[in-house]
Amino acid sequence: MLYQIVVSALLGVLTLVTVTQADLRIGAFNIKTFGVTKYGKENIMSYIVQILQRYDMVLVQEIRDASGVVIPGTLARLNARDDVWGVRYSERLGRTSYKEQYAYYYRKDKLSVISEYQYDDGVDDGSDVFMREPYGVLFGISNSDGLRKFGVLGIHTSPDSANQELNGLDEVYEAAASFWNTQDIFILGDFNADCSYMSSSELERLGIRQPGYEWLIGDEVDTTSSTTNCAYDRIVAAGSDLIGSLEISSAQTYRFDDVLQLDYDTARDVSDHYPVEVTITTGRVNLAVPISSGIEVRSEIPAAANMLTAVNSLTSNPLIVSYFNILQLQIDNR
Ligand SMILES: [Ca+2]
Ligand SMILES: [Ca+2]
Repeated sequence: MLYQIVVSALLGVLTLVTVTQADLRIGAFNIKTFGVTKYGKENIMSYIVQILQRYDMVLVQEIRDASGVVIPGTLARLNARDDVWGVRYSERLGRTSYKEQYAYYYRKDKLSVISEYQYDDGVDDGSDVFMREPYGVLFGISNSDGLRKFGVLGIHTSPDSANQELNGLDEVYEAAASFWNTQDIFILGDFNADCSYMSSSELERLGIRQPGYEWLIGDEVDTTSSTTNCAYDRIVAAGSDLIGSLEISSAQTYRFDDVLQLDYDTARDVSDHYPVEVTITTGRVNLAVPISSGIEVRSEIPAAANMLTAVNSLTSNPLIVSYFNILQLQIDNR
């Protein structure tokens, strides 16, 4: 996204300042039964790689692979096209021989891993809360003039105990926030938070449904590529700096079947879920001209505050020429 600020010098000369925002697209994708069989289907894998390439950081869920081929193999496929990808992933999680793994693929030129976090709810004997305990990563953002870091906590709930598991997520959030020393954390993944697994009254009672948590994918959204209409997959944000950095209107499902023009069966072979996504803006600034100190913003446009911070960070520029007032602020989506 490109912003333009029109400034004028006291002498009446118009000067153009270009502000480029470095956006980060964050996603969560349940790739149904992602194991060696699916991995071996070349056409399906090419679609999966195309979808993952859309993101700067994407949580992949439902990885089912005892052989350990799928996670590094997918990384190699991503890097074949664009050699900047990294991955962090959990152990194989589950109470029985049925196991799944979480993996975060991310662009190393934009993000760095600060630390990982695996929630532990004790012995997996059925008295525990989670079938697949939330697994998270704290990322640092390169070249940001706004948000410097954010955490992600991934969860694929067990459908039959979705209510119990979703009720445990506020405790997981608090533990991770303490461990990472930040409130700015996404909770995301296939919550199974709709249809036969969760009622609207159960949803309203959740700890992570209370003030302070921003649900970016609404209850009315269809996150399934199949004919069902259910809001299973969600992204929830907490922490004022993170929420303030989000482009709320960008939160959506990515309907890869429409975009890639896949027929129904092929789309279902990729997954019965759509990815869910949202964009973080980080307010990086590129100046087209030298600019002086003492900038005032007279615009009431909300986005001006972030930009003013960014512009003022550059006022040590030695090529100071004169005093500017920002008289007008134009926002383009070019
Ligand atoms: Ca457990
Ligand atoms: Ca659907």
